[in-house]
Amino acid sequence: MDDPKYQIGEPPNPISSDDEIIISSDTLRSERIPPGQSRTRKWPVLQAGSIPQVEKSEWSLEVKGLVDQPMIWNWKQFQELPRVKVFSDFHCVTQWSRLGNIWEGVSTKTIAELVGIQPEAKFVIAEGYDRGWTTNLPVDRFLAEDALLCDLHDGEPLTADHGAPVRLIVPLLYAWKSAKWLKSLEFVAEDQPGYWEQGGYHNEGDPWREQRFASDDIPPGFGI
Ligand SMILES: Nc1nc2c(c(=O)[nH]1)N[C@H]1C(S)=C(S)[C@@H](COP(=O)(O)O)O[C@H]1N2
Ligand SMILES: [Mo]
Repeated sequence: MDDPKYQIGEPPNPISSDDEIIISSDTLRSERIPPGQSRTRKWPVLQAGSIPQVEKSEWSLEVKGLVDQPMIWNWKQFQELPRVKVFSDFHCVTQWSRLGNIWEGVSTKTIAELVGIQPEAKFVIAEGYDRGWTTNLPVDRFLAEDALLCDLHDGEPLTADHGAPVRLIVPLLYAWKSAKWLKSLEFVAEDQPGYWEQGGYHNEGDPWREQRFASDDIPPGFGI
């Protein structure tokens, strides 16, 4: 953590003096911790099932659905894509927030340019190597400035428990939208709620609006 482009402090702060690092907009807020969250300096590990051990040599990413040019990248091909660095906070719906992460990898915008997302595509379904696990995102959330397919965190390769070889990072949404062990991205016209979304989590998951559970949208007095 000795990158001159941000300060280590309490909390770590971005210095937006050049554009080599993408500064996630939420890190410019005066209050960095969303409502109902607490800061952790550790990085907890959370997933629905067990942790798949995906070797780099066995990993590939398939991008399919409503795209002009479906693609499959293996590890070596993925490493040759243009790279970005993002400075962001990371908020889990179980109420911890990890501030000031540096993520490195390939911008979702780069992936979008290479495959050509068709205008009918409104959602993307991200699938993990933990079989059957998916999460859904609107295409515009997927294409956020600070969203990326990540393989390095704070300068170190991602570990298996945090989603190696490659995971999605979508800093502006709760962490369950940041699919670990990324296996495929499918662009679709109709939304397809994923694992946690079908399990009662909110479909959108904006931490600043406390969109934790689907029931959070029900006005007081109308819930059970
Ligand atoms: N493939 C996959 N990705 C996943 C999950 C999962 O079960 N499978 N869990 C999500 C949840 S609920 C959270 S909070 C974050 C946690 O990321 P971390 O373990 O790196 O903190 O991963 C998300 N990505
Ligand atoms: Mo989570």
